[in-house]
Amino acid sequence: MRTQIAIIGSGPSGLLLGQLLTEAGIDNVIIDRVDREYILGRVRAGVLEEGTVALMDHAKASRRLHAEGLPHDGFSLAFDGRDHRIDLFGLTGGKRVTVYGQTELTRDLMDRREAGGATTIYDATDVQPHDFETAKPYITFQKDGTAHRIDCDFIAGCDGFHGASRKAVPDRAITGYERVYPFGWLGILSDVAPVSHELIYANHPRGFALCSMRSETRSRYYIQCALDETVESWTDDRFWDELRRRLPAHHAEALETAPSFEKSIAPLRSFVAEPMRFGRLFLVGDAAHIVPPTGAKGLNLAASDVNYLFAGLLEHYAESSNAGIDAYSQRALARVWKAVRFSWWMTTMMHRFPDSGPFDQKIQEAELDYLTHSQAASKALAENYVGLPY
Ligand code: RFL
Ligand code: PHB
Repeated sequence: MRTQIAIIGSGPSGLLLGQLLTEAGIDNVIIDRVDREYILGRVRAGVLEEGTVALMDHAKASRRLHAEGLPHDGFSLAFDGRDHRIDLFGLTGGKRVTVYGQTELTRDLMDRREAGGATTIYDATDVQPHDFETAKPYITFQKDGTAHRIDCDFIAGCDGFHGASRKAVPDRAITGYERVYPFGWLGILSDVAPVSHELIYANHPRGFALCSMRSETRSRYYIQCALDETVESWTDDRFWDELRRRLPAHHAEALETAPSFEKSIAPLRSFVAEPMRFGRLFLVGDAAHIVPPTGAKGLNLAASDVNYLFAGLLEHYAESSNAGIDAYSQRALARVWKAVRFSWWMTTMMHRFPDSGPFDQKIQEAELDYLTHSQAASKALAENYVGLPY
C-alpha cells in the first residue's frame, strides 16, 4: 500500500490531522493498535480552547460540538471556604472555552472520516516506522496474522506517550525533560446535574478537587489521591464524602450524587521530548509531550501541534516549500513549553504535596490571594487558560 501521510494513532491528534489532510485532498492512512470502541471508551479531557474549536470547524467536524458543547465564560478557584470567580471573558477581551468531552470530539472525527471513505486500520500490532531519515520512509505492522507495509512521504507519530514513534528514534537524537508529581487524580463520571454551571478548581487542606461536567446532566469530578491508591478502595460513597469535604459549604450542600459509571486513577506528569521532528517523522500530541491535567491543556496542545504540522504539509504539497515542515519542531515547542509551564504552575498552586512544609503552604496561600486580588495576575491566568495564540 502507498499513501502520502502515514499516521500512527487514532486519538484526537491523528484523527484531526487526518481529517484536515483529507479535506485538503492529501491522502492519508491511520493505523491504531486498538479498535474504535476501545478508543471511545477512554474518558479524558473536557475543555476546548477556541483554537481547537476552529480546527474542528476547518475539519468540517464541528456540527455537534457547536450544538452540544457548553460555552464557559469563567471558572471558580475555591479556597479558604470561598469561591473566587475568574472572569475569562472579561479578562481576555471576549474569549471563552467550550466544555465538550474528548470522547465526543473523537467520535465526531471518526464519523466524519468514515463518511469520507478515508482508510483507518484498527487492531494493528507491531506498528513500526522505518527509514524516516531517508526520502523513502515506510511503516510496517501485523494485522490478523499477516505482515503489512505502507510506503509514504511522511510519518506522523500521533500514538500517545507509550506509542512506537518516539521509541523508534535513536536515544542520541532526542532529549526528554520530565517531572513526575507525587499524587494522582481519581476521576468519576456520574449522571447528575453539575454542582455549579462553571468549573470549580478547589485547593483544600485534604487535597485538590475539581468539579467539571460533560453536559447539563452529566458530571465529571476529580479528587487528588495518593499514587498507591486503587480504584477498588474508593466506593462511590467514599468518593462523594471526600469531594464534599474539599468544597466550600454551599457547594457541598448542593452536590447531587448518584452511582458512578466510570472511575479511574491517572498519574500526573510533565514531559517534553525535543526535537519533535526527525527527518520525515513528526511527533504530535502526547507522543511528544505530557502535561498534568490541571490546566486542561493536553488535548489543546495536541490540536496546536496538528495546526503547525498541517500548515507545513500543505505548504509542502501546494507550494513545494519545506519552510513550514522545517519550522514545525521549533514552532510547536515554543507553544508547548508555555503550556507545560502553565500546567506545572496550576498543579503546584492547587495541590497538597506530601513533602511540603509550613513555608510552602504560606507561599501557596499568598499566591492564591495575589491571583484573585490582582487584575494583572488574574489576566495572566485567564490568557493562558483560554489558550495562547498559535
Ligand atoms: P492519545 O489520545 O493517547 O492517542 C494515541 C493513540 O495512539 C494509539 N497507539 C498506537 N497505535 C499504533 N501503534 C502503537 N504502538 C500505539 N500506541 C498507542 C492509541 O491506541 C491511541 O488511540 O494521544 P493524542 O491523540 O496525542 O491526544 C492527546 C490527548 O488524548 C491527551 O493530551 C489528553 O487526553 C490528556 N489527558 C487530559 N487532558 C486534559 O486536557 N484534561 C484531562 O482531564 C485529561 N485527562 C489525559 C487524561 C490523559 C490520560 N492518559 C494519556 C493516560 C486522563 C488520562 C488517563
Ligand atoms: C474534565 O472535564 O475532564 C477536565 C476539565 C478541566 C481540567 C481537567 C479535566 O483541567
